Amino acid sequence: MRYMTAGESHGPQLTAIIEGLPAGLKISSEMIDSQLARRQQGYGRGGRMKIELDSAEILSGVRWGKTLGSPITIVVKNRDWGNWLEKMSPLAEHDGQAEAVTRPRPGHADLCGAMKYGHSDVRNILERSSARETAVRVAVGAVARTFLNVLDIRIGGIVTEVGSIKAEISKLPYPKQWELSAASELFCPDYSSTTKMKELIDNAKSTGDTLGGVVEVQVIGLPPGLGSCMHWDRKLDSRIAMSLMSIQAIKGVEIGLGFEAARRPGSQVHDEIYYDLSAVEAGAKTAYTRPTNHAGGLEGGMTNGEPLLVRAAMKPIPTLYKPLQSVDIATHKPFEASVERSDTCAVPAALVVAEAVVAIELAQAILEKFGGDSLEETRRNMDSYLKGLRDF
Ligand code: EPS
Repeated sequence: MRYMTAGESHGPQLTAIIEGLPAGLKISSEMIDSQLARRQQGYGRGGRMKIELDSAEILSGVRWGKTLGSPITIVVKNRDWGNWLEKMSPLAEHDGQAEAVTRPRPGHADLCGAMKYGHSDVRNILERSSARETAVRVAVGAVARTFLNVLDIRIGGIVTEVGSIKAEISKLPYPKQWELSAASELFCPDYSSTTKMKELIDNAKSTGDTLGGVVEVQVIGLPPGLGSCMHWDRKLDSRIAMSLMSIQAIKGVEIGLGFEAARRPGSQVHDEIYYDLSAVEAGAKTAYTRPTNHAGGLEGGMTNGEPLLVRAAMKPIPTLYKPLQSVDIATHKPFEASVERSDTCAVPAALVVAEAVVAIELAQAILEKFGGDSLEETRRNMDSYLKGLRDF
């Protein structure tokens, strides 16, 4: 399975084409819309989210509610487009109808993109590099998530940090954590931290600043053996890290203990192995059990049957009300950047995007291991592998 996205932030629409999903998977735009709506929530978003009420249109690859096995086209329209018809027009006759943006924002793709592509108008860079693109990636992720769901793989996540506020990490079962985080304006299951995070965001907003944070994606029900230890580009941890790092503003990724593993001796890092046949009787995919999950469900580039736990760190959004020093690329004179509209914090949205890209990687890993042109074939192949594992 592979996919591609296209579209500019203030263009008419975002488009994704997904290729390689088996036939027979039930897909609906409503189910995609519920994920798009999650991405638009979260305390700290700016005025744009009031304009954009995202919804997905499925234009190919699905007939009567089920995938055909052919490429799936999904479109998310930009409602803001009405304000940008000439300014973002593809027609040569509209050339010059918008003032060129010549003031690059520190921390954004603006300056290096303009240098690389030879643009004197930074808009030609910022439109595509904008995190608006994540809307359609969440749509692709919603399809991948549906595929995983029918194979009894569940994906969710929580916000663990906003700025300097760190939530108490809960020991509750993951679905309970997802339920609690859905009721928090910051998708954080620790409500006293949610309150402190909101205060911090209010303070940042009033001083024209922005805030980043950390999100954790959690996946349960994965079979052991997805990914590979044999080749660098087939290792699932490397692919998940790449996908997370591809999200706009993500600057760090941790798997399981992550950087903390480097600070501990091996005896406090590696998850001991036990064998317990009753676990299989209780529904586990293998009788090999672990009392701890410091590895975050991945060993040697492969899933080990434990929950997958990955974290991504988001830097603060570079578009600030508070002026930052920069240089005008037309005059080469310094200026202090100021903006009209921006988000103060988009960490909850980043969680939804992170879940989406992890779902996409896992769907790809499932299809690599089990193949299948129809959903039934994929399921049969997976069941046969799991049957073998129970006796291993
Ligand atoms: C973004 C800047 C803002 C965000 C946008 C991403 O848009 P604008 O400059 O039009 O106000 O609202 O995010 C979205 C539109 C979205 O759907 O997430 C940026 O520069 O990355």
